[in-house]
Amino acid sequence: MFICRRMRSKLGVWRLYVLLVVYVACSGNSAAAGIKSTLQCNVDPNSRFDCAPEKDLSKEQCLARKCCHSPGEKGPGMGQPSCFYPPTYPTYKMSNLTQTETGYYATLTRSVPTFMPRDIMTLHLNVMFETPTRLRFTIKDPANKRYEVPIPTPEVNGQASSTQYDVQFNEDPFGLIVKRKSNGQVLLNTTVAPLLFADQFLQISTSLPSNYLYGLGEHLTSLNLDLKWTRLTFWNRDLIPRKDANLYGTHPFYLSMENDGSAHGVFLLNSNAMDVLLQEAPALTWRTIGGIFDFYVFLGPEPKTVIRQYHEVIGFPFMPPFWGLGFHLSRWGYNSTNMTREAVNNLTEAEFPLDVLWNDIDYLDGYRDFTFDPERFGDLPEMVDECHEKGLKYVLIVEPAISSSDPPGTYLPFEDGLKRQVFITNETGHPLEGKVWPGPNVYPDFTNQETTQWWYEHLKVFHEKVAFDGMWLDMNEPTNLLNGSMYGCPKNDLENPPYVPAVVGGTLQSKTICLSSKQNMSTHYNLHNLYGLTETVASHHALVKIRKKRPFIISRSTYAGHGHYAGHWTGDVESTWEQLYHTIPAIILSNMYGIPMVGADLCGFVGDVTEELCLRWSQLGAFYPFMRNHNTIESKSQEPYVFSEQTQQAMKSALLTRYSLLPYLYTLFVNAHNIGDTVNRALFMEFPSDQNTWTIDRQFLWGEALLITPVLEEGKTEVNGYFPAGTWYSAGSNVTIQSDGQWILLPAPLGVINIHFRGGCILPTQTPGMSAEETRKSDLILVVALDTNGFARGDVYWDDGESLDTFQKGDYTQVVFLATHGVLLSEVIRVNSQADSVKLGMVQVYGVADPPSKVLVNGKPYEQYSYDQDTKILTISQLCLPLGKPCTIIWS
Ligand code: MIG
Repeated sequence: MFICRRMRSKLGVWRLYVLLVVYVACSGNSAAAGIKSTLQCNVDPNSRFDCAPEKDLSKEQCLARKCCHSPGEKGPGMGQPSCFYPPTYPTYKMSNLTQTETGYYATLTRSVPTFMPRDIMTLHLNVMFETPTRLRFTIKDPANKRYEVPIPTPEVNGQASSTQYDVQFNEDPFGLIVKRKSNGQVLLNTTVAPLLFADQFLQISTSLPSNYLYGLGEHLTSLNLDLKWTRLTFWNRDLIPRKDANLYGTHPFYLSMENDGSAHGVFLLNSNAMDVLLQEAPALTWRTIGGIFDFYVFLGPEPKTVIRQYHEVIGFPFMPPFWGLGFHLSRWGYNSTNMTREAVNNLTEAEFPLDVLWNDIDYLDGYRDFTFDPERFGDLPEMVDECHEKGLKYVLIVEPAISSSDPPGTYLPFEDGLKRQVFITNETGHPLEGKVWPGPNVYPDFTNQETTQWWYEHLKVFHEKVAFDGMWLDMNEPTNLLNGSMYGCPKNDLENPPYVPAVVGGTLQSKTICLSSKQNMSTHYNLHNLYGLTETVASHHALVKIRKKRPFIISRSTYAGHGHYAGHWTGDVESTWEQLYHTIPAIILSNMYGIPMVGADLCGFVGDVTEELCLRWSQLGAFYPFMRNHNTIESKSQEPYVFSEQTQQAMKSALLTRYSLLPYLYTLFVNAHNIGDTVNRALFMEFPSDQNTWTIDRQFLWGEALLITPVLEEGKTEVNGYFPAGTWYSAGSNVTIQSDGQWILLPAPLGVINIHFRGGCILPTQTPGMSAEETRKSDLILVVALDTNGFARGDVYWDDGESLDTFQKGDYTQVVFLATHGVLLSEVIRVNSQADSVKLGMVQVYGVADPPSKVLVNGKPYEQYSYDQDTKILTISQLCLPLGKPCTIIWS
C-alpha cells in the first residue's frame, strides 16, 4: 500500500518534469533546409531512431513522413539513419492511469496514423508488480484479441508489497521509465523514440544504462554485444553459423550490466519475426511484426540473480540423466550398423571413455521417420541391444518432416497422420508439402493435441523395435529445401508483410514453409519460431511415457523455455579456429537462456579439421556441458582414434579430466534445475564488480569453482588468461596463482588445457572410468581449494542418475562440505538409499601452508595422509567414509 501511494505522488511530480527531462537534448535549432520550423531535428547522431525501417527513403519521402533527414550513412537498415524521428513525432498519449490489484492500468491513444498500415489507435497498458524483483508490462489491443505466445508463465494475483523498482509514466508522449530504487539508475526509458503499434509492425525503443549488453540470441557474436548500430534478427533458420544472420533459435532476452556492477534483465515474450537494433546512445529498439508487447524486467541485482529470475518465468532447466554428461560419438555417414559398430570398437580399442552412440539420417529407410533401412541397418535392434549390454546409450536422429509420397499402404505414420489431421495445412486446407530428405513431405503441427498423441504412438511402436535412449531433433526450424512449399505460397499480408526483418534470404519463406499456413493454435507466421520448441515438448512427453526415465533430447531449433525440456547443439559449425572461439560465447549464452545442456560439434561439422584444431577442440569440448564429436558426411574422419598416438593421448587426458569432474558437473546441473543457475558461466557472472571480466569470452567457468582457459589459436603453446582477484590452483601443474585481478601468460603445450580451481571452493570428483556409470562407482575425491583465510565450501548431489523427478520427490542425497582453520566438516542435508552406493575415499587439500603433524578422522588419529612441500597439497587417502554420514577431518 505504502509503495502505491508513493508511486502515485511521484507520478504527480513526474508529470511536471516530463517533457523537460526527456527532450532537453532535442530542443536545439532546426535549421536543416527544407524542414518546417516546427520540426526539431537537432538530434545527437547516436540517438537518432530510424524512421525508414521498411525501405530506403529519399529526402522528399522522408520529409513527407514528417521525419528529419540528414544525408547519413544508413546502409540497409543499419548504421546511423538518414531519416529519423523528430522528438515531436506523433505517438501515443496516455490517459486513465488507474491502480489495479496487480499494479496499474492505462489507455494509450494515437490520433495521427503512422506510415504503416493498420495502426491500432487505442491500446491498453497493463503494469504488473509481480515480485519485488520482477516487473511485467503488456501493451495490447483492447478491441481485438491478438496472438500471444502460448508458453506457461507464472500466474500472479495481487502485487509485491515492496519492490526494487520504481515505475514512472510519461503521459504525452507516452513512455515508461523504470528505475532501480536503490540508486535511481534508469534501467528502461521508452520515451527515447515513438511507440508504433500497427497490426504487423510493433516497435518500442529504450535507453540502456551502459554499453555492456548480453543475450538476444541465437546469433554468432561475441559475449557482449556490439552497440555500434547492430541489428539482430530473430527467425529460426537452418544455416551454417555466421555473423549478422538469423540462426536456429530465438531468445528475446538481454542482460545489461550497469556501471556500478549491478545487473538487470529484460525479456520480450513475443515469438514473431523480429529485429532488435542496438545503437551507441546507448539504446535498443525492439521491432516485431506481430503479437503483443509483453515485457518482463528482472532487477537482479547480481547477474546470477537476473538469470534465476528469468528462468523463474520461462522454466528451470530439465535434469539430464547422468550418462548424458559423458562422451557422445556421432557422425553423418555411419552408413550401416557394421560401420557404426566399427566406430565404437575403434574408440574402445583406443581406450577412450564413451557413453552414448548416435546415428544420423543414414539409418533411415528412404529418410522416413520411424523406419530403418532393411539392408544396411537391418540389425539395428540388435545393435542397440549390444550397446546396452556394453553399458552404452543410443540416440537417433528424428526429423519433423514426414514423407508424403509413398505408395498407398506403405507408410503408416503419414496415412494415420492424414486421417487424424495432424499436419500443418495450406490455404486450401490440405497438408502443406515441402521438400526435405524424404522428397515431398508434410509437417506435423505440434500445437495440436492430436499430433502429440500421434507422435507418441508412432515413437512408441518404433521404440518397441529399436530401444533408443534419446532423441536428436534436427531440421526443426522447420527446414524446407524449397521456399514456402512445393507449390509456392499464396499472396497475402502474412506472406508479404509491410516490414520484413533482415532475414537471410530476404524473405520469411526462405528455406522454410509458407507463413500463412495454418496450425491449430495460430498461423505459422506467429508460430514459426516455436516449431522446434513444440516438437521438443511433444518428444519430451513421449519419451517420459515410453521410457519412464529422464528424457535426453537435443534439438537444433529453440525458443525461450526450451531448456525446461531439452538441450541444444550449436548446429553446423565450421571446422575453423574462428568458430572454435565462437562456441564459448554461444555456450555461455545458451546457459543464460536456460539451456545448460549445450555443446558444439567437437572438431567442427563442416570442412576437414586439422589434427591440431581437433585436439584443441576436444580439450575445450571436454568442458562443454554436452560433449559430442560429430561430423558431416563429406569431411575427413575426425573421431579421436584417427589421429596420431600423441594427439590421442592428449585428447584422452582431456576426456578423463572431464570424467573425473562428473560429480561436480552433475551437481551444477542439479543447481541449474533447482534454482536456475548456469553450468558454463561467464566470468562477469561471478565477478560483476571487476569490470575487466565484463568482456571476457575466451575463458569461462564451470559453476563458481573451475576456471577454464583454452587455447583458441593455431600454433600457440601459451595462452593469456585473466585471473580475477583471489587464489587459483592449477589442476595438474602445481602452480598457485595469487591474483589481484590480472592477466597471466600460461604455458599451454599441445597436451594441456589449463584449468584452475578457485580458492574457497570444494569440488566433488571421482576416478574416471571408461563410462559415466563406471566413474559413478568409484569413491569420491574431494578437492578442497582453500582461500587465503583457509576457508572453502562446496556440495554434492547424488541420486540414481536417471529416475524422473528425484529432486522434486526428495529422493536424493545432498552433502555440504565446509573447510575452515584446519577442519573439514560434512553436513548431510538430505540422505536417500543412493548415499550407500558411494563413499568418500580421498581428500586433497590445496593451499595447506605448513606440513601437518597429525590428522584426525572423526576424532581418531589417522595415518593415511601425505603432504607435498612443493605443491602444499595435503592428501588424505583410503578413507571409505559413507557419504550419508556426517564426518570431520582435522589437520594440525
Ligand atoms: O541437411 O542429418 O545440423 O548435424 O548431421 C543436413 C544430417 C541435415 C543437419 C544437422 C547435422 C546433421 C545433418 N543435418
